[in-house]
Amino acid sequence: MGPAPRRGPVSALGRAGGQHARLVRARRPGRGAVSVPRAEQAAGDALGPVLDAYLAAILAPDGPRAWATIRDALAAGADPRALYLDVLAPAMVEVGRLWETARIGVAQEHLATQITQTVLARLAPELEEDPTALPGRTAVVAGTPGELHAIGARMVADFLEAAGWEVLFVGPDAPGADIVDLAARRRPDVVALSTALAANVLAAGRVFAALRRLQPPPLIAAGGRAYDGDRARALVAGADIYAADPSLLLAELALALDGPSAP
Ligand code: B12
Repeated sequence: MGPAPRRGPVSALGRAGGQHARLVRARRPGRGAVSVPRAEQAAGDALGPVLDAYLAAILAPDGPRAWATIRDALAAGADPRALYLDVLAPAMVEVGRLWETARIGVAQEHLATQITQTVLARLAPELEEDPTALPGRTAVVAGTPGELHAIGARMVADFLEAAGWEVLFVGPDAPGADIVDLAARRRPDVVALSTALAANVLAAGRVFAALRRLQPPPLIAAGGRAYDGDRARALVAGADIYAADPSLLLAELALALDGPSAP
């Protein structure tokens, strides 16, 4: 991230702690028209203290404490998927807000990001098989060209892998031609592409168009905050399906692919 506008010195931890109610309400950004079931909302709210503790740890920065927070929540019975979507993701959104409002600097944001990436690597094996799983399928998961934001795509890769998919995780800022070349060679069922910056949607669209020219074309899934929860924006850009988070993607894929792959 580049430098953010300067503000007066405010304790990042103090501010973050004081934002709890707002954080809990905003925890599922970009879900667009998809309504959150009441029970799920309640389950998410129950993780509020975990979110606060995790955010404080990554801002400290204290990697071991961040992992201990997640590990303790798991031991207390928290759903690993909820820890992804209701703790790690909103904590990073809050890190972005603190950076944008000049309450933390770039180094602090980078440290928080590194800790979260390490936590993700430790949390991924805890994801249990998803009931909407479609085993025997292959997915290519990548960030679109120019896109340096990696965590959303990583979450998508982890959820698919836990659901039994073979996942080729290319990572962020993948050159479009290489994504298409990989898809041509490996013939994945799905290419799932993550875009965080609205400015990168045009480049994403070029990749979607090139993927569509493959024979047979893969199913093209789009996601990321660039679409701001607006499915239409992703479909207009050329995707077949849009999902606001990896859990919803699995549900969309179960509908779109309808049954196991041919032997
Ligand atoms: C960490 C971070 C960075 C890091 C990323 C490092 C890394 N290895 O990932 C670095 C330092 C590189 C970075 C750079 C920049 N960043 Co930045 N960054 C962030 C931050 C704080 C966290 C991102 C994150 O991990 N979020 C958590 C993940 C889980 O959320 P997510 O990506 O949205 O993913 C979720 C869903 O969208 C969905 N999803 C995501 N992908 C996909 C794909 C599919 C197929 C599906 C189904 C679902 C799906 O699933 C996830 C879970 O629900 C965000 C704040 C934010 N609000 O996200 C800013 C943020 C995205 N960055 C921002 C900006 C401005 C930048 C820079 C332009 C700054 C600069 N001037 O240099 C650059 C641009 C770099 C580039 N070309 O991409 C702004 C964007 C504002 C805007 N209007 O678009 C944000 C929002 C910060 C802010 N509040 O202003 N950034």
